[in-house]
Amino acid sequence: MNMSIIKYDPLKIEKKWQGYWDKRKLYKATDFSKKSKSYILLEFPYPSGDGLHVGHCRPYATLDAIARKKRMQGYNVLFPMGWDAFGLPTENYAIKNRVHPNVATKNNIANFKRQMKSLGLSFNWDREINTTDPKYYKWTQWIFLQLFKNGLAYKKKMAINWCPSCKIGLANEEVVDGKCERCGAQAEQKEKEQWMLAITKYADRLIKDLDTVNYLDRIKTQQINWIGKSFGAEVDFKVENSDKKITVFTTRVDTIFGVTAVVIAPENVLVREIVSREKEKEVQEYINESKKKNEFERTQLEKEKTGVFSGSYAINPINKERIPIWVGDYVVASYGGGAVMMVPAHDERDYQFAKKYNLDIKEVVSGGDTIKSAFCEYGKLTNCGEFSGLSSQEAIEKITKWLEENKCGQKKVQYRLRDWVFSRQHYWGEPIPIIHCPVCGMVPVLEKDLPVKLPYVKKYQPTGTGESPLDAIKKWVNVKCPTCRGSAKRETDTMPNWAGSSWYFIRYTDPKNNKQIADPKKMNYWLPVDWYNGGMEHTTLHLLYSRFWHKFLYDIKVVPQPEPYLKRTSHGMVLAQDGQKMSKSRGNVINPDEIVKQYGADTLRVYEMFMGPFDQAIAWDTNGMIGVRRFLDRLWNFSVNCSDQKKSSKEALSVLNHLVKKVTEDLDQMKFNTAVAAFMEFSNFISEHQNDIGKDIIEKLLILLAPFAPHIAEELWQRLIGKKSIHLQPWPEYNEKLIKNELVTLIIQVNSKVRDKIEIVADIAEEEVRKIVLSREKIKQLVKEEEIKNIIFVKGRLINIIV
Ligand code: ANZ
Ligand code: ZN
Repeated sequence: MNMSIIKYDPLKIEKKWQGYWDKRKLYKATDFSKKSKSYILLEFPYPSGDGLHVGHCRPYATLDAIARKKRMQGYNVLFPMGWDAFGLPTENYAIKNRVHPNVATKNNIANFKRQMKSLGLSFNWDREINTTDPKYYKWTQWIFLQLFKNGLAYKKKMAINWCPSCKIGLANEEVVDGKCERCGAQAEQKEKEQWMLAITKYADRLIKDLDTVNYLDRIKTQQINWIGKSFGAEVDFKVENSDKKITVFTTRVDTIFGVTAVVIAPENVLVREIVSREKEKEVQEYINESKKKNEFERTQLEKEKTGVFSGSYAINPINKERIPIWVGDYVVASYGGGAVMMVPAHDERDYQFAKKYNLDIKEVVSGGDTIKSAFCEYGKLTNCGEFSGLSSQEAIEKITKWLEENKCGQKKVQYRLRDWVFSRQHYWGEPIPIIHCPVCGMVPVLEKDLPVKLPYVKKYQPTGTGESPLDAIKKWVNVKCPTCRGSAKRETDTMPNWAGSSWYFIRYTDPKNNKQIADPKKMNYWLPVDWYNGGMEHTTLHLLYSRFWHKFLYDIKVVPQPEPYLKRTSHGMVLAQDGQKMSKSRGNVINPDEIVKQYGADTLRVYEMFMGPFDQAIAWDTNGMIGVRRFLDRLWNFSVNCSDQKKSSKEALSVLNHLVKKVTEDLDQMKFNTAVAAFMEFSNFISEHQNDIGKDIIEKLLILLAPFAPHIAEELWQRLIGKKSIHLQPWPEYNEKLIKNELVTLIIQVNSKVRDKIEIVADIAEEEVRKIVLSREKIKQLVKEEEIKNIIFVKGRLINIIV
């Protein structure tokens, strides 16, 4: 049979090998294996009705290559996958298409799984989890109960962001530029009792412990800024003719002599207590108006600041000055004390406010011109009584001390981070396992009664009143109180879609455990996650939430370490060919199914790695992908034609040695694109040196390629070698010594013109090369040493002497 007529046909081989690997459980992660463990984690997807798109495939293909290489290097690799399936999109889809969310979820998962399998990803499917499975959410509810019992889950009436279109409350993070993240409607404010999780209690540790993990710098920075630790002081302003006081938070207590008003947020409960009778109506109208705006609109520097005088006055504790109290919605109710001391001379927003309402502007820090704008920098204090002449830094310290001594203020650390609004008035989420008893109050469901299962119902549309659809299911809602056995009612709010993903990586260590969230021995073996890759958009939400839960679970001695992930990286997006974001509405989405059918999964995988630097957004390019397919075709052809007899040349072995080093190092550093480029270069080398290439080189080449293009590598391996699967072969080593002693041809230029060539050891240092080159006769004639202006040296390639 003439081998050369066998063509590369991915459709014929890919399914076959996927079945083969599955059957032999090639990628099984073994609990307690003696090998070193490596836990590699990808964010599990939300199984939407649209299926995967090629953007998903980028982190999948790349981290799959990492996991495969680690296995070949002898690690016991955990590389699991599952489904983050609760949440609004499925509920909305179910309502629109009149299918139950349960059914929609099942179908979507089946489709996602089929697609993932078609890519030949080496997931541990025997550890698959699904956050909507009662056996899973039993433990999500269990964690909630522990939070509740430890005082970290509480109910609070608060103004929440409200989407008038989805008819649900939104967490701050779900409001983007003042709009509902899901449907784009303008978010409003609404008062509602909400379940809250006290993530702020962990704010400091969430910052500090970043020192102990290896996250990309931009990820650390985003988390630190999001938590937003500010150092400052709290100051009490007594309300005149009243026993009330207004507490403000300031980072610039050095400006306290320049305060010309106190401004309080419209939602602050104090407003009602201090407003004068004459001003009541006006203030109420103002409050109603500001309800229509969201926090973003209120606090943006460019937006006009508005307010209304309350009719009352406060006393500045430091100089006993009488200053007006205003109500203004540029002050945020939930930050600091929900009030500010207004210093128009030194704060930009205060300046705008004062200008608009003709309030005094009093300069107390010199260094700028406060007639035209606020001077916001540090400077020297003036008009500040005994504190005049101090620098801002000194004054902050001394004035804070004065306030503390006079019991009207204190040092204060303030965080921007808020507690996490943890309830949703929706059907498709984990029921919150609390029972409301008229006698006993809020009673946790007994742990033996978990899970509190979602009732199977026909109607799961939002009620529109703001209450959960569960509220209407009386059979489910009415229960006996676990404590007094009297009539009581279930909590009808459900958890947000961030709940199940806050601990799923723990469950993979022991996914079927019915007695505990996971066996402590297994957690001890597998945790923490060694490498976690996910989207940048999850940095301040999921990544922070899961770190918080993990720390809590550590505190109650459930998990073995305080940090869940040792390393965190983030991939860039895949944009459409036109450079826009891929979206259904633009019609520019590329479906991986079509690519797999037409070009093969290996082509898609290698292209996703080749398209550009991993952390950058890259536009899809069909031509680039076709180029990758051609490369695989070429590789196929010379491999199937490779003869047993030929002996590899020394040169070819040395080039291969280079490739091993390059691919190994590039994979470790996530430089997938340059690794693929090195393969392509090598394939060019093969074409030009056919007689130098023996079977031993092809064999190594296939092993190197296996993590990138697992199907074609296996097929060729079985044709040529035919022993155990290629994916069970050890990862090739390279010989560092060979690389060091290798000779290269160095080009010698003078003023960028090639003048000479020389064979030298590749690894030689610049100093040495310089000496050797300048002592060569040819060069000596052209260059006088004292005339040299500059020398450009490219290791292993060239030296250019500029005179
Ligand atoms: C007086 C002052 C004078 C301020 C000055 C600044 C400059 P960060 O860094 O974000 O913590 N502030 C305090 N509470 C607020 C609230 N609830 N809503 C809106 N603004 C509030 O900023 C702290 C500063 O933000 C505080 O310091 C306060 O203004 C304002 F020359 O107090 B400052
Ligand atoms: Zn009771």
